[in-house]
Amino acid sequence: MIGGFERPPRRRSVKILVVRACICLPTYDEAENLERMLRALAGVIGPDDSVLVIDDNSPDGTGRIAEEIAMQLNFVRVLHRERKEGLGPAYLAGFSWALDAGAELVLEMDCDFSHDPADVPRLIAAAEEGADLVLGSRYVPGGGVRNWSFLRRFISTGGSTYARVLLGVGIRDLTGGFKCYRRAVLEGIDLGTIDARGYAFQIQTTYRTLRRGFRVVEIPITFADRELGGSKMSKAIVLEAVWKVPVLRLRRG
Ligand SMILES: Nc1nc2c(ncn2[C@@H]2O[C@H](COP(=O)(O)OP(=O)(O)OP(=O)(O)O)[C@@H](O)[C@H]2O)c(=O)[nH]1
Ligand SMILES: [Mg+2]
Repeated sequence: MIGGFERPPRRRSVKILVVRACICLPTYDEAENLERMLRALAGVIGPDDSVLVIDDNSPDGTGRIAEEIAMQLNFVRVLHRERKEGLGPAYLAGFSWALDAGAELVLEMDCDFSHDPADVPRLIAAAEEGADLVLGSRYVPGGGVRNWSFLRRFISTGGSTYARVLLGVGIRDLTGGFKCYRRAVLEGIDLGTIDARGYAFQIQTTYRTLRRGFRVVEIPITFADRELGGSKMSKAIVLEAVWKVPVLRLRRG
């Protein structure tokens, strides 16, 4: 341009979030637990790690609390979904967000303190040492469960044994939800066709990971029953796992 000048391109102030590990934290009515959980995670995650709260429009206002805390803690992001559809769809939405954000590791974790935030660095370390999928496991030596009734223990150990035998795999804890995936796993297990919603979601994701030849490692954790808030476990969730496991075997995942 002669005799004039061009305006320099306007700088956009976009805050770039660098994500190494993204912890997906699904919530439904966790108002009593969320803030304490996020503050506990603040003490154990690294500077490039983030936490994604995935809230399904909780009637108790958990989504609003998440937004308030996200204003104070810059590693927190919030994904709001319109309605409760179960853990599976909530996690799938979270995985897709985490992959888009560039996360190298993606974790699953409950918000009710059944999973100890202090164990997060051990899960991440096992992935960094070479595991493609790390499972926080109650049923390997050194692992366990605290404060559970006999019935809950029976359902949980029975469910894992049932799935292990029917699927013909060696994993001891197939229904746990404290997991750390390497990015390549989530890109390699065809998330778009995962259809399980409850415990079956944990079984389906781990089974597919094994079927695709990835390395799955179990590390011991102690699982504690929740102290605050109510359980979302239901008969439907248990029944889905019962009928879905043979289907997974027939479909090979
Ligand atoms: N976004 C979302 N989160 C959910 C849904 N169902 C459960 N959650 C969350 O997932 C985590 C695990 O749920 P829990 O209620 O503890 O269910 P559970 O661990 O299977 O059952 P318990 O062992 O009895 O506690 C918690 O953080 C819940 O708030 C859901 O449909 N959508
Ligand atoms: Mg729980």
